[in-house]
Amino acid sequence: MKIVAADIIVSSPDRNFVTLKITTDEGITGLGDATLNGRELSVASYLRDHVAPLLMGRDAHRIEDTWQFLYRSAYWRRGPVTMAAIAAVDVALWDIKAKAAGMPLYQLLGGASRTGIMAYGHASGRDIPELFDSIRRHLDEGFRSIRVQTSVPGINAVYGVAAQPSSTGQRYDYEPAQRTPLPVEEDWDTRAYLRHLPQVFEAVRSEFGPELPLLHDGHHRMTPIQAAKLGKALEPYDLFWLEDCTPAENQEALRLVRQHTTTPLAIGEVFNTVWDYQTLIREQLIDYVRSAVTHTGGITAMRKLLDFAAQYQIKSGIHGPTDISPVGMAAALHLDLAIHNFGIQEYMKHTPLANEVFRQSFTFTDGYLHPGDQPGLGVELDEEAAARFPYEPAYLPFNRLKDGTVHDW
Ligand code: EZ4
Ligand code: CO
Repeated sequence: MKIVAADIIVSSPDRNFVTLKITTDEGITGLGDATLNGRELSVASYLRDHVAPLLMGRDAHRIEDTWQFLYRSAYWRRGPVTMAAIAAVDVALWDIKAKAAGMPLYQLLGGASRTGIMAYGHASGRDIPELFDSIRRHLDEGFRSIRVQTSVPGINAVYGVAAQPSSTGQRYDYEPAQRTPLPVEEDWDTRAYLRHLPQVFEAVRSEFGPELPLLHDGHHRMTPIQAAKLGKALEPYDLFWLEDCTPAENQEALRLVRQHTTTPLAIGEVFNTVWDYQTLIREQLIDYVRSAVTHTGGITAMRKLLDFAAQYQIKSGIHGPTDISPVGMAAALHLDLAIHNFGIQEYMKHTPLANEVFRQSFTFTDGYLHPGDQPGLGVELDEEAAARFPYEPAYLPFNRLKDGTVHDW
């Protein structure tokens, strides 16, 4: 079965998505997600200008060979743009192979290891009452695990709080990117955050009890010693995980955090290869791998990464924000269902417009996701609908401290 076309579709149903569609001479098509929030066109160009021409005439069944060819023949390895492009090709080829087999993709990955995929939702509020309302709303929607993010007194705009004012009025749900010509400036004060957060978790635990799994995202803002302090302070509230406590390009930094706290640690949404985890996994410095299928080279690379993690009792916590398209989410769900060391899946709902462009077969019942049993990934792209929503520039925000210094966002 030969590849005869590779089309790159950039569309913006409420937010930008980059989708690769591979077509074979047997008429089977496959979809891959290549969305890189705020840098979408770089991956579209990488695919259109440098990858699509190399795919013509290749055997669509040779997934591993194609992965190795794209990774090694580029010479310039790794990085989010390269790895998102390779991921899109990889996922599209798995979609094709599973459609050709007449099976849902998870069957080709070894079959289901569980009946459903535990998902966590994003609750947030500017204050405690608003946060409680948001948690209750998520529980009503069926979520059985909840990420908790709040505003911090003295800080105007904090990552992860849905109801914050946006400069454009365009922001929806918790999507942090905004359709502005320049990145929006937010502010940050780590000491104020460290003082405030334990009180928030104290309040949430006393309202919602000890059972509910609670998560929190530190979003790369702390030094190792600050992260250690926070992990320790949160121990009484029994978090499911503390995510991205430090920027983590420096894997050794997590040794210090780990020595000081038993709060479970999750990291890796900005990572793109297994090498970013080498020390973290071998020294068991983390508990959950946060990579996205979309940003870490696709199913082929994620499977190897998660199998490596499994030898060290480290579990999956695949990144699933709205900037992962429904195609990238479907790939994550098939993997989640098949692997043994599944931990939890992040799930932010896409908007009705996005769901009009991407027709999906997954289900969400009583807090559990399932990818469905259609052959392939189970996602169809409505190209006419996609064409109605052309690309719009959008950027993630950035942070400045009170004295004007740029800080990690
Ligand atoms: O900020 O995906 O855990 N989820 C996150 C996300 C990221 C966005 C960036 O594009 O941290 O909300
Ligand atoms: Co995160």
